[in-house]
Amino acid sequence: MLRSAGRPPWYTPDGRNIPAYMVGIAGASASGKTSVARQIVESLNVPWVVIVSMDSFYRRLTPEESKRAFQNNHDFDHPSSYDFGAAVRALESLKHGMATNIPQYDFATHSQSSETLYVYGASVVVFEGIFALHDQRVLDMLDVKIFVDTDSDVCLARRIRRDVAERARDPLGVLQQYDRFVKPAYDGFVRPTMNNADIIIPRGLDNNVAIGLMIQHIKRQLDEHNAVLMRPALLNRYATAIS
Ligand code: UZR
Ligand code: MG
Repeated sequence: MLRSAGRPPWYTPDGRNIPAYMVGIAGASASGKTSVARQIVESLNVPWVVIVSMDSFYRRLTPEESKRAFQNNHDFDHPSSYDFGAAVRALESLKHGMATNIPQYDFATHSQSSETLYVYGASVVVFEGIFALHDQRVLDMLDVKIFVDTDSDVCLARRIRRDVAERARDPLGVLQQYDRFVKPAYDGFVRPTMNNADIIIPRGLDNNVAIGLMIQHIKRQLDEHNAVLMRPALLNRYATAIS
């Protein structure tokens, strides 16, 4: 999650809200979604961009579920593990330039940490996660929908390395979880959402050409979005209205 620099909510002089531009990125676990999201943010080089991860919307576990999670025996890859309602509320607030507290997930404890991230007035929101293209209410808010399609052997190798290094796991536990939950959920729930995508990126972050084209597309769309919404005449009138 990147910190938004924050900007005041922008309204047209007649009180209409200027919505944020919303990008969704889905794909298999460890396919490179987070890296593609960061790459977009870096290349766009515009202020007030925020990355929101689906990790922030894992449901709170019951004590029984939490015990199973520590034994690598809880299904985090099923849609029911997420609170889509909370995700929709947070994205709606961000879309409309309102302040939002985004929960921060701690993979070591399998729970949302006590600290949240206060985000205020992002102009571009990148929403990433295995189910970023799953819920119709989210799909309706997105301006561009991306699916990162990386081979599953590459994802698994990356996942073992990442989870051992960054998420306090042991390799055998990761493999067990992969066979039991990650792979079936990918085939059953995640891969079908590829049909909802506007752009599919084969080979993830290694695919410079596809990422370059996608960023060009987003830049062009953003320019159009901004040209319509932030016409100088509009901003001058706004400046007069608040002075
Ligand atoms: P990405 N996950 C955990 O391993 N532990 C948790 O406490 C919460 C989530 C895993 C989850 C999923 N599943 O595959 C992955 N398992 O995080 C999604 N098993 O994260 O998209 O960054 O790979
Ligand atoms: Mg990730």
